[in-house]
Amino acid sequence: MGRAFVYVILGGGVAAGYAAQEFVKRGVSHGELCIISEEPVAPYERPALSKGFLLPEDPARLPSFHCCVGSNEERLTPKWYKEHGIELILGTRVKSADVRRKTLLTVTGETISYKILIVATGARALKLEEFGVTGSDAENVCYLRDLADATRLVSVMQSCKDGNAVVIGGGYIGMECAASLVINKINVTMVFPEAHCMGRLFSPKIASYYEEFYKSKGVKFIKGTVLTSFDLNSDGKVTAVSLRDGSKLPADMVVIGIGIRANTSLFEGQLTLEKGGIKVNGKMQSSNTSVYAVGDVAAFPVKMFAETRRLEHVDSARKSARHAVAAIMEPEKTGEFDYLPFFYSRVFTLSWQFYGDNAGEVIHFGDFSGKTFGAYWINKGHLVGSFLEGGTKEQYEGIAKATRLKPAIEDLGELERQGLGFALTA
Ligand code: FAD
Ligand code: NAD
Ligand code: ISD
Repeated sequence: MGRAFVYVILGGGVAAGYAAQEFVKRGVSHGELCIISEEPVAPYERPALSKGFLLPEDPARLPSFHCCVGSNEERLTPKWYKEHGIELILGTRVKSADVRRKTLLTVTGETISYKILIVATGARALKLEEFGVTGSDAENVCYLRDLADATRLVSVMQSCKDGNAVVIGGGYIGMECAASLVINKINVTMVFPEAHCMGRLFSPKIASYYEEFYKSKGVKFIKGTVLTSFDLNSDGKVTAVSLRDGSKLPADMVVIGIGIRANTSLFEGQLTLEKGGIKVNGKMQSSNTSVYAVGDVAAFPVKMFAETRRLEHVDSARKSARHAVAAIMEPEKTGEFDYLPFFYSRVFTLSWQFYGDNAGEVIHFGDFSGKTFGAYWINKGHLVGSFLEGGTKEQYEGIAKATRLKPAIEDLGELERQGLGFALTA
């Protein structure tokens, strides 16, 4: 049994939703496009899962956060896909792909043929077992990647009001989940191996601002160590976690955010891979001309840094997806993807944005004891990255614009003195 489409999007996450919207804007015909997703729901804004979805009061629930509301655009409900003649094959995992024959085989035994394939398989959460620790399948241990994980996290969280949560990992999931747990009146201890939180992005000075803020909300930090084992009770629930430094923490629940791996396995040996993702050119086209890759799974040339990167952020998923569709439908009119990396987070009353690259020397500015502060990264004499906490829309636009210009910086002292003003007048 089988079906054939002109365009197939493999994966039904953020990139798939934005790609579908772009196909419709550019005039795809009914019956030409299909999305196949392992998830049982139409594409949604994944960032909501660690923020609005976890709120105790009036939490975000589907259908409110289907794509593309995260960009303040229309909300693509299942009805929208139907009205535009887009086939949504949900709750269906693709188990193998043959790029030579241009086919995908689903777990239900169906063969889906395509002329053009967009791979948007995203990533999976790394499991503790991959670091030699067993027991993370216990019912009160939570990972967070998709709607099912988030639904489970809410139910575990609701069953341990006033209890103790241990959050493993000091990255995005750790920071955003710790904040949500606190808002749900749970006592939180964060454990991570680095010297400070958000080690992949923050300078020690920026990190210490957030750590102090979290401490003021009651969060405890245990840094420079990792979890080594779980204590389980007779119901198979975790009751405590042991750390490499010899300490043991009581736990009513555990949340784990220790990074991700891009979902490339269907294409290993068939497409060129780089940086843990599917290598694509500036049109998001892989080593096979009929296969494009977008979002977390794509390693693409970031023009402004003359380097191939794989980014794990929603803005990149949205824009790379749109670019791939433009390149597919209007190849002559579509140039190379010229992307300015953009990351952000919102926790408690705080909100930050980052643009560019955090390479080179850091110059901090603003009031680190107040509401608005930031940093610039200077590499090889040019401003390459900008961070701002507590900015206004205009200020965020200002740092984005200045970072894209990559201005030459001759005097670091002068840059520090001008602070945010430098970006706003660049
Ligand atoms: P995904 O959105 O992960 O979608 C991949 C899809 O492919 C899924 O539906 C999956 O089920 C499907 N799939 C995979 N393999 C198969 C298969 N074999 N068969 C069928 N279907 C398959 N980024 C930010 O910039 N800001 C944020 O605030 C932010 N918050 C986040 C919060 C959470 C909880 C998470 C998990 C991520 C967050 N991110 C955030 C990252 C952002 O969500 C991702 O970068 C983005 O979702 C990537 O989009 P994608 O479409 O590439 O992958
Ligand atoms: P991450 O890469 O942000 O952080 C991983 C963290 O795991 C590290 O900071 C480190 O503290 C920790 N770690 C690594 N190995 C460990 C070990 N053996 N034991 C204990 N801790 C260990 O990844 P994440 O926080 O898991 O986030 C997953 C994905 O979700 C990322 O792609 C991220 O970009 C995305 N996400 C993004 C946002 C956002 O952009 N606001 C929010 C949530 C999730
Ligand atoms: O980009 C985002 C983000 O940070 C969210 O929480 O999209 C979601 C929401 O805006 C959708 O509800």
